[in-house]
Parts: sequence; C-alpha cells; structure tokens
Amino acid sequence: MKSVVSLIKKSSLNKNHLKELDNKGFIIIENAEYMKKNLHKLKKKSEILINLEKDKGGWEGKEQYYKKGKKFESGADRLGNLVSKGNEFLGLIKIPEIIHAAQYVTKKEIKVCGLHLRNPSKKLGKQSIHIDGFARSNKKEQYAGIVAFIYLDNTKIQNGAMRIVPGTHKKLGWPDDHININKKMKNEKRLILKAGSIVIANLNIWHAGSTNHSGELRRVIMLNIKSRDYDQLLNYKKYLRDSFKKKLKPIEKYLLAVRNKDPFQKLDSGGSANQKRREYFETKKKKFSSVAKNY
Ligand SMILES: O=C(O)CCC(=O)C(=O)O
Ligand SMILES: [Fe+2]
Repeated sequence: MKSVVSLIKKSSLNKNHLKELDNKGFIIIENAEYMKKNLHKLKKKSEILINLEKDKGGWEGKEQYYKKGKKFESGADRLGNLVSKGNEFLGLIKIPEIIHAAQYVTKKEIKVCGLHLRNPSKKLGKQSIHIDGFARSNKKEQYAGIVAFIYLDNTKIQNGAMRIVPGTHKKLGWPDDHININKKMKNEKRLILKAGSIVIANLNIWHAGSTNHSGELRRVIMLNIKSRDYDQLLNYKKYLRDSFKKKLKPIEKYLLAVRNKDPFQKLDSGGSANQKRREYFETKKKKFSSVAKNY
C-alpha cells in the first residue's frame, strides 16, 4: 500500500533499532513527535473515559463474558475500542516508527488488531509472564506482529513498571512450556520510562505487568499490529459505526481493514493469546490459570 510506504519513509528507526528488534525483541522510542504533541490530550481523554466507563471498560468484543460489577481484568482499569473514542487515539495507529517496526517484524502487509488502555490498580496489577500473540511451533514460522506499549505516565518500580525478558521472542511454544510463569525471572528487566515513551515489542516477547504498589497512575495504551492474515482482537468492520468509517482517511481504512474489499471477520474478537493458551492447556490436560485474572 502506497501510503504505508510513505508513512515508513517518515520513520526515524535506523539499522541499529532493527537489529535490536531482531536480537532483543523490543526497542524503546523516547521522543516520538506524535507523543510530544498529543500526550496531554491522551492523558485527559483517558482520565475522562476511565471515570465514565468504570467496570464496563475493555469489554468490547467480549460482551458475552461480562457480568455486572465484573472488571475485564480484576487488577486493572481497562478501556477498549479506543480507535473510535477520539482522534488523539486514532492518530496513534499512524506513528511511523510503529508501522515501520510492524512491517519489519512481519515482512508482510499489516493491519491494526487492537488498541486498548490498561492502568494497574493500587496494590494490584501483577501479571504472570506471558506473550501477547500466539506461540510459534517452529523456527521457520514468521513472527505475527508487534505490540506497542505507549506509556502515558512515568513508570517506576513503585507504580508497577513492566518487566520484560530480552531475547525470549525467539523461543518456541508458550512461556509456560519453559518456566514457572509466576516466578520472577533472573534476566527480566524493569522498564523505567518517561511519560510519552513507546516500547515496540515483538508479540512473542515474554513480559508482564507488575504490582502497582503506590497506586499512582501508570496508564499504558497497547497497540497491537499483525500481518493481515490474522484476526483482529476487535472486529472493526462490525464494531465501528458506518458514519465513523466513512470519515476515515484511506490509510486508516486500510490499516483497520474496513474497506469494502477487506474480508469480513467471523469473530467479534479473534486472536486472543489468552484464549489460545486456554485451548492449548485443555488439550494438554494441564491446569490453566489466566495470566492476569481476567475474564
Ligand atoms: O501494563 C503493562 O505494562 C503490560 C500489560 C500487559 O502486558 C498486558 O495486559 O498484556
Ligand atoms: Fe501483555
């Protein structure tokens, strides 16, 4: 797609960034132009939405599991379907460095599969080690895509800075096949970052949210981008209103896969790593526990 190519031309990623994506499985972008311009708006709008949606936040596409008073993730505030909740959110899907990294990792045409917010609650928010994509079963299998963690607040040990394990994207299978996912890993790194920083990670990297001891805000927007043959975590063709879709620019329609020629996805929410892991553990007759005590 021509406009994706011109977006990638604006990316500041260099050879070293790409090498780091290959070897470590993630890179940190501290000065994205878009974040300098929009961080304030993103924070304000997120605050309004969290207060407005409360326990209903994050359930888009998974409504069948919702019960009154049940949070999507018990230890965190969540917001879903952010592409339709303000231009400041929609603009995130066109950050050149993110698109560039997604194209580089997949080596294929890409699409946006999800845009969610998470804020770990006071004394909660601890997740076990997981991947946000599907496990690969052989080394030849191409990586599915990336997740960009876009931090709206400074992250510290006290407010639950994410832990991540460099190089683990190369491993096959699920983290559970290799380690006890509830234990601290020796080589895990905590990501202490300034508000506005973006971590672009291979979807197969091992990582987890940590306990927010202090209860300070530690909001992260997670932008999930995969190659176009995978399902979206939210079926945008179905969930976005026609009037909204009509106003989108061609590049946005393409990235969200809502053009007439884009195939219609059967599931409201597809490609959930949590769901796939659940199925895998059922077949192995191993006990399954959700990585984040979510739905
Ligand atoms: O909160 C974070 O920094 C990471 C959250 C996460 O990995 C997830 O919810 O899948
Ligand atoms: Fe995750």
